[in-house]
Amino acid sequence: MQFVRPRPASNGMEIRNIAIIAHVDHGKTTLTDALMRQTGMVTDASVSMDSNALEQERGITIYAKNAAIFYPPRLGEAGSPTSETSEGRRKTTKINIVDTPGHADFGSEVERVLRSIDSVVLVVDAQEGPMPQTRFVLKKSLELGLRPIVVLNKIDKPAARPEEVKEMVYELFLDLGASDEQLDFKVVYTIAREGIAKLTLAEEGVNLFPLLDTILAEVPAAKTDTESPLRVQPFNLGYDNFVGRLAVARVYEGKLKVNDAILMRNKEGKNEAGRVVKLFTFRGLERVETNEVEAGDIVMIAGLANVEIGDTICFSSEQELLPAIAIDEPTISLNFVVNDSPFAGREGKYVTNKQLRERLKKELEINVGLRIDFSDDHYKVYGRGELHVAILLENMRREGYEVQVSQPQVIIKEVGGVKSEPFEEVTVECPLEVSGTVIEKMGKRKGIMMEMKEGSGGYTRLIFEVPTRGLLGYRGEFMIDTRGEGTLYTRVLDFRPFVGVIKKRDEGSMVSMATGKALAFSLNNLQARGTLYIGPSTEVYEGMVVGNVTKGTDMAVNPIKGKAMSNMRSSGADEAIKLTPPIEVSIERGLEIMLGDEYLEITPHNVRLRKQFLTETERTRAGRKK
Ligand SMILES: Nc1nc2c(ncn2[C@@H]2O[C@H](COP(=O)(O)OP(=O)(O)OP(=O)(O)O)[C@@H](O)[C@H]2O)c(=O)[nH]1
Ligand SMILES: [Mg+2]
Repeated sequence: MQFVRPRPASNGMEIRNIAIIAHVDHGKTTLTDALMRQTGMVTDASVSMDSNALEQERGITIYAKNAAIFYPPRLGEAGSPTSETSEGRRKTTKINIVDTPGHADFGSEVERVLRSIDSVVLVVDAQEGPMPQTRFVLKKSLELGLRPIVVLNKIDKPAARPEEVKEMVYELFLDLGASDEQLDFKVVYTIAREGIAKLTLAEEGVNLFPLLDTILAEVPAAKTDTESPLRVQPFNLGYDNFVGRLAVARVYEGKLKVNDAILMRNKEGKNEAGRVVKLFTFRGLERVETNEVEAGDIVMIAGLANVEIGDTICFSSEQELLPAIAIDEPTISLNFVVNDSPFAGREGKYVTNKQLRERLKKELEINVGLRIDFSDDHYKVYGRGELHVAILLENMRREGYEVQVSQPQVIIKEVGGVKSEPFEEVTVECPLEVSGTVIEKMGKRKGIMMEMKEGSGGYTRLIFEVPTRGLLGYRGEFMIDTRGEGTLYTRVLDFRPFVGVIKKRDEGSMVSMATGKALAFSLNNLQARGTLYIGPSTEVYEGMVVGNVTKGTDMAVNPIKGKAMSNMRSSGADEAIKLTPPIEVSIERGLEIMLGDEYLEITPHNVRLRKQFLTETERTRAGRKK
């Protein structure tokens, strides 16, 4: 962290508040990073908005994040490329930018952000064109009356077709019922990776300033009414070990100072007092501590332990509330239990029930879509899809936790007296010749085809509405059916009447009956019966799942058995055996393939599948009781 001298919040500066939105991978973060570098906010090229270790590893944005840049850069600002140019003389404007995640599982995060900014930069890949999430985030933006700026990115790609994609974007605006004003959107062409933006394809681009100029011209200046009574609304939460919960909030009216006594209110009747301990504004990716913040800015507030997204923070209980911000409801649940496998405690730093409980409590501070029921000795975690839960598990193992989880179940609830379950919209792009298989499988899973048309690159695009229950575990199958050539995007729609029993594949597990090191000799025999999850030398325990059985039910196997004749020779012979590479169990894959009587065991260095009851005798007994 670089040291930043405290400065007054916005110093009477004009402010623009924008979010960058797009389908996954279309280049939001690359663009934001480049904007920060070119305005001198970061000098180290390795600093990125995707600051979380998991984000860097996966190359996706998981958490919406705030940054602020100043444009034109203030004279003398470190790294300022324009301090010498005429633009350097123009009045500097502060631009608060929210970089959002493009993955559909984090879609609700984007929705919240959209409520708190004044315009969006819609980034579209100039080759791929609009994709399902482009449609979703644009639809939300248009409904909120925002006037998007369209950025056609990656125009350097050999197959880029910017003019065609521009037409497609226009069609999409029309399709989504854009107003005349919204239809009149500005287009900027970019190569985010090279930090280039231009207003026409013909011109030579040099930097991103054409985009910044467009933002200044098109985005309405934030209202800076500092005279009205205070109204502030948090749209994101953070956590700091020293100051506790942090609220990222938009100041709509008035001024807020450190030590101010405030009220946190909502339409459900919450009316709680609190005191502001610290205030921050943004500068680049840094938080700058300040004594006072003003209307128009996006700020961070510390000291309000019970602050929630959507609260109206104000001074008086008479004050009119700001419109609430809806948080999407969880769609799946699963149990988190202490790791009690035979290999428990080998790797983890935190392995006890108490440590698990504290960690989950901490997660609730920031993970907005998550709910947890602590009433039992196992903890029931409710989330927004498998990825949402997988990210939490991945973070925990990195921190040194060990935990086991049960198979994710779809949440069933009553809506207006009717038993209901979550539904998702599924967009598939795949080669024409495999589309028949996809349609058939979707049908079996109670999916209804809504649309079938030509997709990009000669692919077929299919859109289905499917109950989440039918989708659980489908991704892996889809990859196999389309031989890795298809893409599948899902997005939660809403709760709809329960559609009855869904019969999925009848696969069983290969369960180890012994504890020890797996040998190639026996794995070679087992791989004829199904798919293996482990390779030779993997340590296994009794009750651990080492693979699946393509046909039929569970099968007890002995993966540690060597050739009977001579031990000496069998280990030599092992090397000659050609094994198919195993399908390793990752957290996401494990959540997808696990059966109802299994646990997924997650430790810092291993992910294993196991039966809840480790011995066959116990399993038979438990089975009989049912
Ligand atoms: N060829 C080319 N690649 C680009 C350009 N901009 C970004 N990329 C690449 O596209 C990939 C995705 O970029 P990101 O900036 O992470 O995309 P994102 O929209 O933030 O992705 P999510 O946050 O996960 O939704 C990276 O590999 C970038 O290097 C560009 O202008 N041209
Ligand atoms: Mg990103």
